[in-house]
Amino acid sequence: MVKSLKFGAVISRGLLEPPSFARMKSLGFDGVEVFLWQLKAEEKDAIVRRLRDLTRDYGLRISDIGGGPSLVDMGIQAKAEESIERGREFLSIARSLDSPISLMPSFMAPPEVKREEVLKRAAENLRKLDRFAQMEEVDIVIEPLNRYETNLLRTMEETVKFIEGLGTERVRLMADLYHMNIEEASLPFALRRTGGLLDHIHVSENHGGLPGTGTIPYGEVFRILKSIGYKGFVSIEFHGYQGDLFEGYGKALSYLRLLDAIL
Ligand SMILES: [Mn+2]
Repeated sequence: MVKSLKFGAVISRGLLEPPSFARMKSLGFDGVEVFLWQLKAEEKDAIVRRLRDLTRDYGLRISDIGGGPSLVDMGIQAKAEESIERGREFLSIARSLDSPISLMPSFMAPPEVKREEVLKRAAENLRKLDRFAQMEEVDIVIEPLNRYETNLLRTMEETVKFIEGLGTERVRLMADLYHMNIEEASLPFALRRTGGLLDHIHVSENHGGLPGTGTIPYGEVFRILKSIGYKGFVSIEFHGYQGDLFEGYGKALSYLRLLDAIL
């Protein structure tokens, strides 16, 4: 039984500054999730240095980094080599920031390619990237999305099967309750199905806003996370939330910590 969960929230590239980290620390977060979209090779060292300083100065962990190649990138022949290289780069960035995870969202394959072929090629390339993940001791974590954002992997069930078919050591799974609310017949059943592969979780609501203000069965979600011995971060990621970001993060964290304490 897990006694206490770790909490984080997404910080976009434009917010990688002391005031954001100070705010996250004072709100009581354990870590932050960083998306390095469109990171250019020449920016890498400076960003890593800055994040090292920020996490040290404010005593926050980096739960995971995003912005590396997507599953689609890995599965399109013309992009494969470049995507593996970029995947390696993100694994090494994660390693140097002591982050256990490099995220890999599913995303949308173009209509001219067959889904099965994209998945087959992505599997071959993931096996190659897995060797680097083993060396860096960082997990590649696949994020299934909802039908409006991906035509590849949408449910926990199909993603677990895909990962099990890879035979890799470091490719694992994440669950985003917002996407799951659209795709899963039963959210609790799907969460239980993730078993030992679950590395990371994104929380918001069915409407993308504050946890606890919609229809996601949070009590049940927390009981399941604890019963499966979940050790990763619970990370807040809003979808289209209109309020003040940090105020929202603060309210969300209070609710999530309360559930964590009573369940
Ligand atoms: Mn997400």
